[in-house]
Amino acid sequence: MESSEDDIEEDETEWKQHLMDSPLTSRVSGSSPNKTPAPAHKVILHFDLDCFYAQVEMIRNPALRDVPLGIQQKYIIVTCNYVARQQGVTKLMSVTNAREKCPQLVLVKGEDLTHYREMSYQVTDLLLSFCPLVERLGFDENFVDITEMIANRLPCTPDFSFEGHVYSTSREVAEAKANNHPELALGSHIAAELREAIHAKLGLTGCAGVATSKLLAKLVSGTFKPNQQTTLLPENVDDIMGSLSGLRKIPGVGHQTAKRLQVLGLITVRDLQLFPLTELARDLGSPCATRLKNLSLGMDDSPVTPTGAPQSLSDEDSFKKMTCMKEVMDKIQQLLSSLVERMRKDGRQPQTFRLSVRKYSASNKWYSRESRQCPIPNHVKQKITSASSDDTPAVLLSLAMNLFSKMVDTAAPFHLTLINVCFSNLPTQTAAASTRGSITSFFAPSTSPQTSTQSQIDSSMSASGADDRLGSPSIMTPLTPENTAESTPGRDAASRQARHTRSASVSAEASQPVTTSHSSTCSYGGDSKISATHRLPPNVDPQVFSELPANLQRELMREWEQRMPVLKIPAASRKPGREAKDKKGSGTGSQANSLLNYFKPA
Ligand code: DCP
Ligand code: MG
Ligand code: MG
Repeated sequence: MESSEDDIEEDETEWKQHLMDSPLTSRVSGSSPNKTPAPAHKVILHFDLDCFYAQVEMIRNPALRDVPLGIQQKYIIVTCNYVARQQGVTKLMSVTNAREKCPQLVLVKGEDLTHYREMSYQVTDLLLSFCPLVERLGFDENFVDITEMIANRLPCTPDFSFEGHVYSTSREVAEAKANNHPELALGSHIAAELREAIHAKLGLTGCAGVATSKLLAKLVSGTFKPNQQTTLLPENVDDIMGSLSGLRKIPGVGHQTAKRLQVLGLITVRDLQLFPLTELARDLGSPCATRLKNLSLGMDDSPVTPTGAPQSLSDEDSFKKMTCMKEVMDKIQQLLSSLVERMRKDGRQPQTFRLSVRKYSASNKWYSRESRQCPIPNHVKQKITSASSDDTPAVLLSLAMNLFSKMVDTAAPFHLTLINVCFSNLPTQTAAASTRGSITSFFAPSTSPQTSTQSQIDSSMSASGADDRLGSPSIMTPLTPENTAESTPGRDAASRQARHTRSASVSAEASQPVTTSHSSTCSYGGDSKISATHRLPPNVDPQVFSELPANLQRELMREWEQRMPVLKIPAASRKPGREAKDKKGSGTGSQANSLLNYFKPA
């Protein structure tokens, strides 16, 4: 399987889309770009770690610190350390291009996100030990609302200065202005202290932005990189908004939003600032228009919402082309294995299982995910949390394939580019805390750098790193039960109806003993399921098989016929002349590769 550079770039897009999830504000009253922003009543910090995956790898293996290092996912360098960046390697460059730029580039595979995820939560936990208002964004970013910390410290601060850079302001001018902006000045010192703590306890460097809102803190934090910080004063808000090269640079304006704005002739931030709100509202609806307009003017009053425990755990992979059932089941099985392991570590019992696929579509390459979900039957729930149940992924596979067949017509050719498996509807932290306690680390964080948070979320981005707890939908992506883009709190099971329920109880029929040969009388036509009284191959778990939709059962039988002729017909009844073909079939390992292997754990 392959991943194109385009795919990854768009993952980056999704990654950047998650900032704003606030209800509308009503602060826009006109279309003047020169409207003075509200006074600094809040102080928000935004942290973004430097070359995050590369830093984690350099901590794991210090020998990598001084060499140009790239983190590879499929054919893409998802990030690289700053040594490599000095030599021209950039994030999301293809491996081929990166090697051309920097022949000494050392590559480390970054497809297993476990270490990145763990380090990511340690950073959040550490920040939480200073301030309860911490909101994660992706794997390497956090917002912290330090307004209250500042109110407490302000009375005992005799004089003010800025730590680090001040956006578009010289050091001398900034010093002169510090007394006019005591909250932001103090905020810059707190940002420096937190960056220092992250470095001292976890060995990670990063950038910080200090501003009066999440939007502005995020926009300003990357002004000086790496390992630096920048404060944005209210009088420079218009400068920073005007410096953005396009609407997509506004956090919260995703691909779809930008497309709709483009139709209205809006390309630059200034275009949006000047566009009449009433006209915008006619096209996009008033809440969305107001929100967008405010964002373009640098106004955002969305609160820092403590991230809390994940509402869902998911895993996914993207690829260029998946067209056959064998690959689909293989991939789902693989994703389920790692997801079940994470779910066990988390300790909670999910209520809902969701499967998402992305079908290839030339016109809408990245945003055509479709999802189906179903309640998890009780006996499967128990298996998920029971460490001794080795067959859990196989049992879940049947649920997954049921959902799959509702989205993809397996009898016709298909072309998938992504599969996502997700446990959602997780119990609240209280329930979880009583089960295992691991989730409590989100609420009573440890300051110890050794603490590894077990409750992990979404590795949804095999390439991007999105996060179930954080992602807010792009403001304009329509959400329907039939078409969900990613697992996020706002669009999770609670907001959707379960589409169907299947009983997972084992039918008396399905639990009949199986025999080693397949009845040649088995009919694959019609809609009815294949009864387990039809003989199934020895490696097929009849319970799992019985829960598959009829069309999939037929598909499997057909595949089995093609791939396992040795098993299909008892040797005695084989016609002469088939021998060589059969031997070839078994000799090439087709039996080991058969779909039917999925039905019984090895
Ligand atoms: N990431 C990814 N795929 C993407 C974007 C990001 O896998 N399309 C991962 C790799 C990054 C991490 O997320 O290390 C954080 O993303 P950033 O954009 O913050 O990039 P870095 O932290 O690597 O670099 P920087 O120093 O520029 O922040
Ligand atoms: Mg980042
Ligand atoms: Mg970063």
